[in-house]
Amino acid sequence: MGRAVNRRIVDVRLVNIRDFARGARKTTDDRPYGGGDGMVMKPGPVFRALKSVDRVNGLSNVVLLSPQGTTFDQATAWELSRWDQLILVCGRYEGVDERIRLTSIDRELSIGDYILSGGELAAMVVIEAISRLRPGVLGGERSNLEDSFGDGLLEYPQYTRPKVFQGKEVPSVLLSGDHEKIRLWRRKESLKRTLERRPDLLQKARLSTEDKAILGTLQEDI
Ligand code: 4GX
Repeated sequence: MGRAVNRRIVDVRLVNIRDFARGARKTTDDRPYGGGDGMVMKPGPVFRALKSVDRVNGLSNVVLLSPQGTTFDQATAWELSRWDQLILVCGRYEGVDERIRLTSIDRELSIGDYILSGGELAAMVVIEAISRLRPGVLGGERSNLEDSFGDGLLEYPQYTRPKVFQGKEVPSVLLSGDHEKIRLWRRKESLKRTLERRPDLLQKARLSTEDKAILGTLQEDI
């Protein structure tokens, strides 16, 4: 992220909603109509904070981070990476007044089924996942598509030196120099891991005829 920002590929700006609060107390929250526990973010400060943001090309995608959103995944990251500007709204307390959702939010995203204290860390997760997909961020020769989820499968096991560590040897196929054998071994390990740990991913994965054949042998093994 730091490298991307230094190279002007990504620009992150922080807008503090509290700066748009009014009154001596600068309150951004208030008690919920209808009663109940917790506080709700007042619509005014959030609305004015959003109005203060210069929009690139006059349009932009305003995203609210919340547990009620659709789950952020790699496909969403790719989709959002096409936008030149994203405005990520981070709420605290029980959330924002519903009229902010209705007037100012284009989509609502959750980074997972757990409850944070605020949307800030969720926004940072989204920023990092998207930034690395922008052209030129990786800076290397390797394609982002090679990463986990590029084809919807989990990554194969990785090894580096030394050859033996804590009595455990690097699989001999990786030292064989036989690139076709190595490719097949890695593919099988990817499929095995996905089958064992995340069988749900196999539905959406892009599988070749070869993959399906390997999967068949793996399922026989069980
Ligand atoms: N993935 N939280 C947001 C306050 C809130 C609630 C409702 C707007 C609407 C979370 C997550 C998350 C906690 C951030 C509640 N704001 N955000 N906050 N999981 O748990 O994104």
